[in-house]
Amino acid sequence: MRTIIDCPCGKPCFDDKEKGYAMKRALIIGAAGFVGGYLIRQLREDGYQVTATKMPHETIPGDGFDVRDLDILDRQAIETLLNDLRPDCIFHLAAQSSVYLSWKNPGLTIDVNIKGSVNVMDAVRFLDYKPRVLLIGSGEEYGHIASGETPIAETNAVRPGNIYAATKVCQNLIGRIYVDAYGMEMMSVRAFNHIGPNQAPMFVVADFCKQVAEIEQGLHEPVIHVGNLSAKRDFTDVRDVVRAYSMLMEKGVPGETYNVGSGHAVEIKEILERILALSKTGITVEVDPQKFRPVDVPIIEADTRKLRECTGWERRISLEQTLQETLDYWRTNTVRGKEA
Ligand code: A2R
Repeated sequence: MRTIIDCPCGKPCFDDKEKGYAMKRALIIGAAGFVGGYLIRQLREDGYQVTATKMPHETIPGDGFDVRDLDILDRQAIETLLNDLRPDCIFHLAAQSSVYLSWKNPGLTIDVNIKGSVNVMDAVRFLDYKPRVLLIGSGEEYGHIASGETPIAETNAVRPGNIYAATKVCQNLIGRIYVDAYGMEMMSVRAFNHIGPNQAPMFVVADFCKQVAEIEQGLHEPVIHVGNLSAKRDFTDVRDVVRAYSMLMEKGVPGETYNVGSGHAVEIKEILERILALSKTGITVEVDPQKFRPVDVPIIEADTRKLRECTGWERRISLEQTLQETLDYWRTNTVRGKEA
C-alpha cells in the first residue's frame, strides 16, 4: 500500500517508489453538476492532477484538467476508465441528487444512486491496488430526527424520509460492507445542504435568489413563491464543503462516515428574509402548496465534531456572504442580466 508523505512539491503526495514523488491523480465521477466545478478547482489548488467525468450530454467548463464521459450504470466503462487512469483517489459525486425528482422518478434514483454506486465500488475492488475513495452521501439520510437528537452525530439512527435519502443510506451501508469485506480505502460523507453560485434553482436558496433577481429586472410581478418556510436546515457554502472533501480524502479513516455541514440549522423563513433584505425591491411572499414536499423533516443540523477532529476543517465562508454571492450570480445570469 502506498502512503501519503510530505513531498518536496510542498503538497502531501503518495510515496511511489517507481515513479518518484508523483503528483496525486484524482478522479471525480459526476463532475458536471453543482459541486463538481468547485471540487475540480479545490483539488487543482491542492496539487492534484484531475480527471473529471460527465454524462455524454453534459459539458464541464474550464481548463487544466482532463474530461471523460462516463455513465455509472455502465459497469464495464467504469472498469475500463479506472484501468486506464489508475487514480490515487476517487471522489464519487455522480447521483440523481434531487429529493423532488426522487419522488417523481424513484426507479431512476434507485438505479443511479444505488446500482451506479455499487458499480463504482465493485470496479474499484477488482483493481490490483487500493485507491482512496470518498462516497458522497447526505444529511437527508438521518431523516426523521427526534427531539434531543440535534445536532445530529454520525452514530445516530438513520430514518430516511424520502426516496433520495433512502438511496444514500443504502450507498453508505454497502460502502461499509465493501470496506469490511475487501479492505477498501473508502470513506463516506453525509453532506448537509450546500449552497452557492451556480446551483440549480430546484434547490431552495438558488430558487429564492433567482426569483428575486427576475423580479428586480422586471421579468415578472413582485411576488416570490415559496414552499414550507418552517423547516430548519444546515447550510454551508459549497466551497467550504469541497475543502472538507479534499481534507477527508487525505485524513479520513476507511469505513468511517463524516458529517459535512456548518453545525447550525437556520429556518428557511430566515433565509428568505435575509435574501429579501439584500434587495431594494418591495417583494410580497406567497406560499405555494405545490412547492411542499410529500414528507418534510422539520430540522436537520449537523454535529461536525468528527470532521473537525479528523481534519481540522472549519467553516470559512459566512451564510451572509454566500447569500450575497448567490443573489449576485442570479442578477448576472437571468435572461436580462445575460443580455446586459
Ligand atoms: O443528472 P445529470 O444529467 O445532471 O447528471 C448528474 C450526474 N449523473 C450521472 N453521472 C454518471 N452516471 C449517471 N448514471 C448519472 N446520473 C446523474 O451526476 C450530475 O452531473 C452529477 C451530480 O451533480 P448534481 O446533481 O449537480 O449534484 P451536486 O449538487 O453536484 O452533488 C454532488 C453529490 C451528489 O452525490 C449529491 O447527492 C450529494 O453530493 O449531495
